[in-house]
Order: sequence, then C-alpha cells, then structure tokens
Amino acid sequence: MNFKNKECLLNFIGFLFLVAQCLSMVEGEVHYYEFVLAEKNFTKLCNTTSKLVVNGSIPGPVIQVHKGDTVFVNVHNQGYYGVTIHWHGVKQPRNPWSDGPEYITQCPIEPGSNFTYEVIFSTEEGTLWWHAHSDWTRAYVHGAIVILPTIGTTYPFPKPDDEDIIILGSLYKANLKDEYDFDLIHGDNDLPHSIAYTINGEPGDLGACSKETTYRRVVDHGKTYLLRLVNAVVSANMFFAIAEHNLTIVGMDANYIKPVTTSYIMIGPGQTMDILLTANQTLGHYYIAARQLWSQQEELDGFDQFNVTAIIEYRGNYTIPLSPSFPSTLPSYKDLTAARKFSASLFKSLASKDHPVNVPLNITTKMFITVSMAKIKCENTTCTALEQGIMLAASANNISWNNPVPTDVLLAYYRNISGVYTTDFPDQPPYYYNFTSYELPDTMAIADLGSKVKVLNYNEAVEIVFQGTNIFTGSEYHPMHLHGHNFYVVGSGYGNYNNETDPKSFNLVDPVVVNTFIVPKNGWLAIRFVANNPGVWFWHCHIDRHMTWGMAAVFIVKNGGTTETSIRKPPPHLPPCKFPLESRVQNNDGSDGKENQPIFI
Ligand SMILES: [Cu+2]
Repeated sequence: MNFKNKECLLNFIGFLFLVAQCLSMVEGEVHYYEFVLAEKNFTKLCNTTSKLVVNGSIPGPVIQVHKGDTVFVNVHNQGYYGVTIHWHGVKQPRNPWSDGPEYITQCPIEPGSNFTYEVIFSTEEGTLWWHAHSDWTRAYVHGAIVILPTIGTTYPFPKPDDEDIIILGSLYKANLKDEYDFDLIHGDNDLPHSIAYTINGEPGDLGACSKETTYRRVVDHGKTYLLRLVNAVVSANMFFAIAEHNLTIVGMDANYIKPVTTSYIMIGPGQTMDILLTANQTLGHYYIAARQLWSQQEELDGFDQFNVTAIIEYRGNYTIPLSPSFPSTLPSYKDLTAARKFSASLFKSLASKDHPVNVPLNITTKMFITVSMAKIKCENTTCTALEQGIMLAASANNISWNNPVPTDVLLAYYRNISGVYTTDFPDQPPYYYNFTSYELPDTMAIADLGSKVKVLNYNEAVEIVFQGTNIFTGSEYHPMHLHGHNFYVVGSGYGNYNNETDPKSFNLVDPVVVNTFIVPKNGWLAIRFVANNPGVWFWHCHIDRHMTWGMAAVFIVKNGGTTETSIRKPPPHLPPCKFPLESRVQNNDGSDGKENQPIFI
C-alpha cells in the first residue's frame, strides 16, 4: 500500500469512527431500573408513620445517565393505592405514553400491578428529577436524575472535584394520603399542611429527635463541588443558603446558564439548579439551611416555619464547634425583596456554539393566561362548601382544571374517544381588569370547572404571558411547569402586563431555557417555545395546593405529518382506567357549620 492509499484508508477509518460516534450520540445507552413502591415505617420528628416510598428510601434511587440515553423503569406497585411516576423535565420526544401525570397521559398503576416507563433523554444535560404524579404521593416518592455530558464532552465550566445531590422535601404529620383524601371531601376547602421540611429526607438539627440523622457532607479545603439542588417540596417556594459560602449557579432544569454567584437562592417546587460550591472557608462545620418563602398575606403566620438544616464538615484537624454556623444570608420567610432578586433577568443562557439559543421570533400562537385563586359555583353538584354552593379553587383563564372521566386525555385523543375533554381552552381571560389591584370584586373570581385543552399545530411558535392576579388577596409566586417541552423565559415583571411596552424589554438573545419558572407575586412571566413534540402535555403550577385546586390545563400538540413527527404507538399493557375517578366535586357532606377559617392558598 502506498502512502496515498494508506492516508485514504486512515481517513476512511476516521470517517467510520465519526459515523459510529454520531450514531452513538443519537442512540445513547440503554439502562434498566426496578422501582418497588411499598409502604415502610419511618421515624421522623419523634413520630413513626408509614409512608409509600420507592425501594425503601426517601429520597428514592438516583437515575444516572449520559445525555441522549434511554432508561426503562419497571415500576411495581406494592402499595395500597394507585400511583403514576413523572420524569420531570425529560421531554420524551414523541413519547407522551411515559410522561406520567395521572388522568392526563395514563391511569394509575394499581396495587399488585406494574408498568414499564421508557424515559427518552434528548437535549437535557445536568440535573432533573422524577416524582409521583398522582394526588400528593410525590411528597415521599421522588428522586434525582443526573444527566452527565455525552462521553467525550465535558461541562462548560472547570470540572468539579466531586458532586452531591441536595433534595429539599416536605414532611407531613400522619398518613398524607388519608389526610389528602379526607381533606378533598371534608376539608372545608383546605388541603394538608406540612409540618417540616427536609434535606435528603432529614429535617436536620433543629427538628425534634432529628440530630442523629442530619445529612452531613464532608469536604476538603480548596476543592470545588457540584451541588445538584432539587426542590421536591410539595407546596412551597424555598430560600436556600450555606453559611459563609457563596453559591455559583451554572445550570437550571438541565440546561447550562451563564454563572450567577449569590449568597442565597430562591427555588420553586419543580425547579432544579446546578451549583458550584468551593470549600474555601476556615476549617469548620457550616449549616446548609432552607426555609419557606411566604409570599401570601403578610398578616398570616400559620405556614410551615420549619428551618431545615444539613451540615458541611471540612476534613482536617481543628476543634469541632458546639454548633455549626447558620447562614446569615438566608432571607426571612416574608422577604419579598430577596425573592424579587430571583427574577428572569438574573439568568441567561450560554448561547454559545455548543449550547445555542433559538428563540422563536415569528410567533404563530399568542396566549395571555391569568393564574389565579378562584371560586366555583356548584349548586347542582355536590362540593365542599366555602359558603353555600361555592367551592374554593384555582384557575387559569378562569378555567379550573378537572381530571376527565372515564379515561385519560391521551388515550381519548389517540383513540378518538369523545366526551372526555373539550378543545376550548381560551387564549385569554374572559375579562380584563386591574389584575393586581388590592380590591378585586368576587365576581372576577368565578371560574368554570372543566377539562379544556388547547390544541397546537406541530411546530407552532407559541408565546404565553402568565399574569398573576390578586383575587382573594391571594397573589403569590407560582412556579409554572410545562411537560414535554422546555421554554425560553423571555420576560418578567411586576404589576399588569402591558402588551405594548413590555415586549420591548424581552430578552430574545440569551434567555434561559427551562421546564419550570416562577410567575412573580402580582406580576407576569412571558415564555416562548416551539410545539415540536407531538403528544398530550400537562402544564400546571407546581405548588400542589394550586394544581389540585385546578391551576392547570393541557396542550395537545398535533402530529406533523410524518412518522418522525408523530406520536409513537402506545406501549403494551397501559394501566387500565377504573371508574369513578377521584374528583373535587363529589361526596360532599355539605356545610358542617364550622366557621370559615383562614385558608392558605
Ligand atoms: Cu401556584
């Protein structure tokens, strides 16, 4: 073989190698997990109660993959009620069958049965999480998803020396499922309240009987750690800080961002953040701490005021302090100024060659959606009464989402079953008013209960402005979550959205790409995305109190006309739907004569 032929052959081998690498990037690896859901006794805060968990632990197992991999998770339900699992932030191209929200894309996996989810990763890289998506079971049924860069690539920041997962969670007093079911039927419109927060399942030093089990992380001086922070709390936005250490946020919702260095973090339920922590302080013990942001009525104090802690311990020879230092930078519960700092403008995408930004510029569908507390008239049905014939609710464009009967939306759509949902979710609220006023008439609060979906054509370029309202003086920070897509956060502000002046300040250059973002209290949030994932996709406030009350709706993204742009075939053995489903408007015992109590919304 002469030199030229040799060179040709080498080029050809190189080409084959490149093709193989490209194919492996598309295909990714395949992983298999077994999740066993079962009740187990846990002793927390001096009390022993049974909780439904996955594989015996809170949080449950970590799913670790590389970008573009596929995971099969076989979920065996050995509990005593039906459950579904959602892979939060995984876009699942063409595969809504494995997305998980109950009565939206599937019916619950009944006790004694199992269902295998196929979780398809595509562009996600960083940290996401999985959780139950049926009633509030997710309180203890959740875990982290770690998505490492594709083999042969690396982070867009210096490689950390080590990493750790920090999951914020909630604790409830008794059996949460029983409490939730009871409250839905008898609860005078209230829903369960947590009694404490947790870090990796533990309340920490400040909780009764909890000191022994506080989560501890040993660090070496001078090293940098990647903390994968997940807010799995059921119903609260959280402040988070580490004593005497700055935090550098480098990723949100499995997308990299331009680094933001801060002394505290605000994180909504559903959100995830990748944070760099450099152990550069005096050798010692330092508290990691978190507490709730209370953004509702200032005068109410009955919320969960628990301060959850974990500890960072430096390795080395030094006198161990009696107590670790507590972060002085952790904002207090009602510090709305501290919350304001965490607006959309703080975060920017990398917008680089390797991590490009493609914000849709020619919008084909514009929606203006009020997210609001609400009330529903239910004279002709039975419901838990706020006053005679009125039920407390939450709404989007004055529609309060109600799970459909007798089957889930996806199956009804796929099989053309009529009467399950309607396609009239409105593009705007029924009336315009001063949404953020302090005196709003109750008539603005009236919502319709419905299973109304919005149908989008394939590749529709969508802009949504979510407008928070102050109905029932109940405005607060709403973390809105979209299934099946990521979206660009192009703008955000306080007060009423102005459709002439506010778009001028939109960031169309390097906005963050996320699956969840917070609509500020008495403010608005503008997002954009391309509806390029055919399927049925839930969107909702990730504060579960609000989701349960109906601050939710569904997008149906139609097929694009080719196999590659159409929903995949359903997997075998979808969990069957049983009738009747749980609903907020049945089994009412009527007014029990109790005085109306302050309600936390
Ligand atoms: Cu909300």
